[in-house]
Amino acid sequence: MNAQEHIDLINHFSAHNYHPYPVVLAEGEGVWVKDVEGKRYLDMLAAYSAVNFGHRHPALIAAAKAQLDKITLTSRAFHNDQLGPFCRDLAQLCGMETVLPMNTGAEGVETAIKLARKWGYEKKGVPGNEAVILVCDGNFHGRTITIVSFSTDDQARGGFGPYTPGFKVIPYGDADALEAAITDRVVGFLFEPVQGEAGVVFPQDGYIKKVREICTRKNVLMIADEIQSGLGRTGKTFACDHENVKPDVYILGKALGGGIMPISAVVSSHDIFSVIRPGDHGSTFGGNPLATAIAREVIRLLRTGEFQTNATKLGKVLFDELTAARLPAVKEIRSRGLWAGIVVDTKFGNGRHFGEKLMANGLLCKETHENTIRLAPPLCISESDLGFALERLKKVLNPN
Ligand code: IF1
Repeated sequence: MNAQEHIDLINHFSAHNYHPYPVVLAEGEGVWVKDVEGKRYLDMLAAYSAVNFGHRHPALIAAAKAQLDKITLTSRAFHNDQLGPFCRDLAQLCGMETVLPMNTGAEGVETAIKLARKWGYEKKGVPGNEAVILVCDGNFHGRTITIVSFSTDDQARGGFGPYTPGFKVIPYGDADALEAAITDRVVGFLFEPVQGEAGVVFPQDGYIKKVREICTRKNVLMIADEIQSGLGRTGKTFACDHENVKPDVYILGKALGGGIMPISAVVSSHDIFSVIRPGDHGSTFGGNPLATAIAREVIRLLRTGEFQTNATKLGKVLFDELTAARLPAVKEIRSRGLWAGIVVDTKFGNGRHFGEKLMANGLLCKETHENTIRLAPPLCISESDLGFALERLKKVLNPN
């Protein structure tokens, strides 16, 4: 089948919950993907940072293939020989003690919400069913009913009521607002160290440090959703590392599965996790041998820092070259590591318009909201491949 036949089949048999770019991908290798008609594209989205190590990284594929020949799924009714080493390796990477493995990012966020609530009731003495979790304006943490209950995006939230109570929205990046919103019912503050869907929005330097101080002083769990910002994307292992801050809880996902299997995890201390007892929580696939074997290889790749170093080095090239080019269609560039949000001047066209022009020039990326192009290539991108991307970005964003 050609691309149009594939698209027709998808439109006929798949729910229309997305508006994809008109390209049908069939192969991937490193930062490059190929469509069904053999056309090559440089992948500047990396599945929203789930393909941080490139498509089909050899070491990750090898880990997957080796595990496929052994055992792939046991349920948690029994132990398996990949889970312990995975939890040990991830806890050490995070500088924490205890890991609860799940599958999708949203499941990780839901797990962290349940953990914070139960911790609040048992450790902080919050009256039953009265726990409050603070969240930020512009948040994106997934698409379950509870998570969209505290979304401030009408598209993500609308039409799915009734909604889950127990959440309060505060402005993002405003430590004073956090301090003022904390009552004796508040058990946690759930935030993205970098807001991805909001348009790659960074808080002011020092915000994460202030959040740490306030949460410690007020006995509120600092819960960092690093599902998209973590695992090397911003040039550090975690985005919180830029301020040398360790949250009480990390939520990880996306790239943890190496672009091969979904796996997410909530990472924290023994003490906080002591409120979770057998039968409290779980999932059929959570901690399965195949996903944890791949994730162990992901952690090994991250341990020596090459991906973080490359993201820092080439992220600077990306920012400096786009800034120096003073492109007419560019209003603002926000970036850290290999993660950038380019705000376009919509008098030349909206984000989708530029996304489609970039696609016609061999770059795959994705707009967010009306006017921001999001760039997040695999962290293994080479200087020459980044040069390919910059050449096309400068061409397309210079509409004169
Ligand atoms: C879609 C957005 C990005 C996330 C953070 C949790 C999750 C996500 C910070 C949930 C997931 C994905 C979801 C995907 C597109 C993408 C996305 F546009 F939706 F918002 F990246 F910005 N926390 N983000 O970014 O993880 O359950 O998806 O594994 O829903 O279209 P998930």
